[in-house]
Amino acid sequence: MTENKPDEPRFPPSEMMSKTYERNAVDEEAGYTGSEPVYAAPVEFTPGQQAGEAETRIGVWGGPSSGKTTFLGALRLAALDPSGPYGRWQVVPSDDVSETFLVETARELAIDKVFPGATQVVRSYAWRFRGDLSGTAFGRRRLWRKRPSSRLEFELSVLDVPGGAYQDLRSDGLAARSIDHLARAQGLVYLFDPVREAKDRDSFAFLNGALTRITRLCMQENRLDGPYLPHHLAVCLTKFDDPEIFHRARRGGWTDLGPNGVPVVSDPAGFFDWLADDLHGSTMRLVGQTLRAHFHPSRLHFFTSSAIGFGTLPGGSVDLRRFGNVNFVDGEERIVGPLSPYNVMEPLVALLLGMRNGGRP
Ligand SMILES: Nc1nc2c(ncn2[C@@H]2O[C@H](COP(=O)(O)OP(=O)(O)OP(=O)(O)O)[C@@H](O)[C@H]2O)c(=O)[nH]1
Ligand SMILES: [Mg+2]
Repeated sequence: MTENKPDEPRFPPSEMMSKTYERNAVDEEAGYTGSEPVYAAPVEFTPGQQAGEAETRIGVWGGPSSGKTTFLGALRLAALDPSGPYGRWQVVPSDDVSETFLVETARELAIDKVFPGATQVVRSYAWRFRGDLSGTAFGRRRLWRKRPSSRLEFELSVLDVPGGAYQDLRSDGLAARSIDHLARAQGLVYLFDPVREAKDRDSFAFLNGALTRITRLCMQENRLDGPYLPHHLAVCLTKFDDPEIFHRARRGGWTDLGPNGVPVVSDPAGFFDWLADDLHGSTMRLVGQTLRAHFHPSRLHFFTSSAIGFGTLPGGSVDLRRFGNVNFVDGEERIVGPLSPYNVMEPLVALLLGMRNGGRP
């Protein structure tokens, strides 16, 4: 393994990248018909650019309508928030498609107050994140180094696909490409949608098969760490602003009021397990067990998150009697108040810091 300087992000060496499933050279947009899955041999992708020191591939994963696209769209807005505990960040799109997505989605969310439509077409985005963690709990200054270690810079490369791509045993080109992207990423954001799980109880069906395939790919490439995958994983319990979930969290005593009057969950992993019990008969417990079986504890990070955040009062605090941030106008969902993304940047920063600090091994 290449020697990493202790204060810089660590990345797997290039020889550890997938040889079996290669990505498209440009990873350009691909058509997706959304039609019945058909069997096709796993797609052979032509060799592409390998992840270098400053390029971090992070896979964003989650079942249908778990909030993947909204989460990505809220990233730049989240990065602008000066009150975040993770310092100052600048998100710079690396190409036209990535720029259009960021700007259009920000407008939809912040001005038109609507959610982006369900993803129909696979899109590949690349954004450069430039961060300054100085003055935060995450910043470290090594006096004997010239370059302050509080600066982090990385190229985030994500593939936004319809959640149906991750359905168990789906074996067409879309599934192959999506799962290959996850397998070859260094970090994964897994969005778990408790609102859907409470209703449909099928999240496991969008985790189990994909994870089995990812493990197989990593095994072929000799990338497994004992029983664990090499990835860092941020598990985000999404849509935390949704009254159904937030009321449950309060009933279980999992919320505290944060310094700026916004509810916080100080033990999101504990809350995840508690909610799995509370949603009795759902697949959530199985999801938690599966994640813990596949990812080393030091590389597993839990969050409660919401791309749009709670409805806020002037000044940014939350009225616990009227915290919902979505209502229906003419049968259409509308975002009510200003957007205040909640734990959207944090999972990414946790992944990066986890990689920087190594975790295992
Ligand atoms: N309350 C709440 N609802 C959300 C949030 N994010 C997404 N949603 C809801 O979830 C729906 C789906 O969000 P998307 O971002 O399109 O989800 P997706 O995972 O990209 O969906 P597919 O592309 O169809 O797989 C939205 O239309 C909203 O109804 C959130 O932060 N809070
Ligand atoms: Mg989507």
